[in-house]
Amino acid sequence: MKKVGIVMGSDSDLPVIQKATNILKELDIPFEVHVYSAHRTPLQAHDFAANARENGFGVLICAAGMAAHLAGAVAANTTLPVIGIPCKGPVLEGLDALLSTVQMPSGIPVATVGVNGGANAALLAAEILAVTDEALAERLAKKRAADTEAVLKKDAGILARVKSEE
Ligand code: RP5
Repeated sequence: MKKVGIVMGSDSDLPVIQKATNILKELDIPFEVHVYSAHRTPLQAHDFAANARENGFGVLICAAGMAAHLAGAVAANTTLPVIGIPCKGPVLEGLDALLSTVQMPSGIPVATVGVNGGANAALLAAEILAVTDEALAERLAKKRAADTEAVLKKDAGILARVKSEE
């Protein structure tokens, strides 16, 4: 099975990445995690992207904050699908990273999820791999059904909860 490659610009992005790795573990998808920065370690980020396909990766997730060029820089060096996670930084509530990640010029796509959207990044990566992996598609369908069931349980309890708070 193809692996998911995860790159974060700094280890301070780890809490966002853990939302992704929890889901990848749940779906039994192999992954690797690295800290490579587009700015601080550009050569390592380049080499990882350029060799990712031959190293067994099927999709890449890149998380970075502030002037978040990591996803675009990785995407520039591979034709694997790249999912970008803009991370919330100390100022601007992550809008800086969101725009840096999502506003890719035509020709080098980055599939951008919401600010700190580690869970959706993993689910999107799983859906991409599941295009050619029936067993994974079944695991995804089961997870979707379980997640739906959890929301329906909340629906069943919400009226009683609100009434008891009146
Ligand atoms: C980005 O700068 C990283 O992705 C991180 O979100 C942000 C801050 O990095 P640190 O100063 O915490 O290492 O490159």
